[in-house]
Amino acid sequence: MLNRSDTRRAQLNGWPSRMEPGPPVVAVVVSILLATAGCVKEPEPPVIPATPRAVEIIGTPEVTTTTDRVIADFENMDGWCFACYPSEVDGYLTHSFDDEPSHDGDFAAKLVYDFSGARGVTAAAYAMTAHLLPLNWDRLGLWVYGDGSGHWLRAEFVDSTGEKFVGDLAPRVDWEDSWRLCALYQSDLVGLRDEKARRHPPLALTRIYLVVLPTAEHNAGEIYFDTLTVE
Ligand SMILES: [Ca+2]
Repeated sequence: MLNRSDTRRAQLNGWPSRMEPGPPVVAVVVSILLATAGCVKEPEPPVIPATPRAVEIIGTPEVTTTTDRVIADFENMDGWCFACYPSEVDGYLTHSFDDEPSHDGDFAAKLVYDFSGARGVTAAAYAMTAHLLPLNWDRLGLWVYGDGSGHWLRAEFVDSTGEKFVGDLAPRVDWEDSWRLCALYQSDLVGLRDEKARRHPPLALTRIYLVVLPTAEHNAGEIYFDTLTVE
């Protein structure tokens, strides 16, 4: 079991949307209700747990011609926090320390999970955020330091109408003690409520998360991730 007294455990409150400077184009308000989330492909949907919490992102997205743009470098974990499903799952989110891996800069995000208390059911460990993305991106990339668990790594987004979408960063985290660039394409995202739902940009990234399915091994482990980019 994890040491809950670990002083490194993330104590992140508040949900700022960090916007980079740029010419205002369209002012939007994206309201995200994190209370309910069905899931198309996960047999027992890892709905967001316990405390329903409305999050409002207010910002002005950019139209850019960027080729490769860093959205988060995880040099600090402001605007990120941990959640899990079901409540028997343990874990925390922090940044890497000392000799722990980072891909760029001094730190990476560290997602620590323990699924062992939730055997036989779908379980998930979430890195939660509320990060408004630029209007015109095709691919989202994330460097991931795998633990060989075989768990499913996904990302969730919400559009300007509140519709939620998910995509796969990796169907199985089957690499261990090394970095791998995981990516998903906006065109491959599917709606949570309706698989064919149309996207209404801009999108906000709301979660990066690990899922274990009922028949898979419900172990404990940790992954690191770094340098979230869109292009
Ligand atoms: Ca970093």
